[in-house]
Amino acid sequence: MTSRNMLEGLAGMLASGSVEVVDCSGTLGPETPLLKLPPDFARDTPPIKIHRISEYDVNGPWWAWNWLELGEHSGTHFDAPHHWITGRDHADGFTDTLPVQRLVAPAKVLDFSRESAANPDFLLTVDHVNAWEAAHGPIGAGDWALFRTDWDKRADDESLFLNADATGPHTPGPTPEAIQYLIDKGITGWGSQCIGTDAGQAGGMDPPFPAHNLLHKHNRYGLASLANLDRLPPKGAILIAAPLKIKAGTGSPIRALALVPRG
Ligand code: 23J
Ligand code: MN
Repeated sequence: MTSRNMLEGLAGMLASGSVEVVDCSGTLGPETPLLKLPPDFARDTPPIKIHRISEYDVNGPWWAWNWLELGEHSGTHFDAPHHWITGRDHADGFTDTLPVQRLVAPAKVLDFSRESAANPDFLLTVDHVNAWEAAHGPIGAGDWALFRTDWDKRADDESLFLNADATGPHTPGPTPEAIQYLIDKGITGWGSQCIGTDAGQAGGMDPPFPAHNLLHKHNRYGLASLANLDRLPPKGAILIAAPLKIKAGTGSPIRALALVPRG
């Protein structure tokens, strides 16, 4: 089958619904949960604001439009390699220089929602990834590895989503070894349903924030605050996750879309 025939077939399946487009983004607005860094780092990402320019009024009688005030790393978003110091030397590691061919890729969904509900500090290990591969086949070069925790079900309540106490945030994430294992498999990137790609307690790991440190060192991408991974199969979906082409940007909110086979 030629690629032209394949795409014609895909267009028909999209039209009929036998390929469903699942929205893997949360809503971006003033209520969207935002990362809170520990107080030794003085500067947090600012509150999201949506400012009205006009809505069929004196400022624009026939049109409605807004302007936005928000950090790159807000809501469902993309981490580009330049976001972390270990990725600083990748010339193609900015939102406007990265190769878009890599952004449309098979989604492998690792469902650890049960474990994460039982233990918000759940850490995904190499053994967990190996168990997933024994059940579903190998995670391969070019895949998006998506960590399903169903954390998106908390996203309408920032305190539930961040789940912080005096000892910091308590949210699931990967061990350094699990991230390195996936990088060695050649993944395009790693996606989490929590506020960032790392576990809440990852600041105390070696290296600190291993998902950020290792992914970006190796020119791979991160996805954070993904939604609706419970509507994806373990494998067989294709994820499209593309940042805005911000000049020398380190990340961007995304509309993450999964193509999912039905029936
Ligand atoms: C800045 C500093 C630490 C972290 C982050 C940003 C993120 O999680 C992010 O949005 O990339 S952990
Ligand atoms: Mn980020």
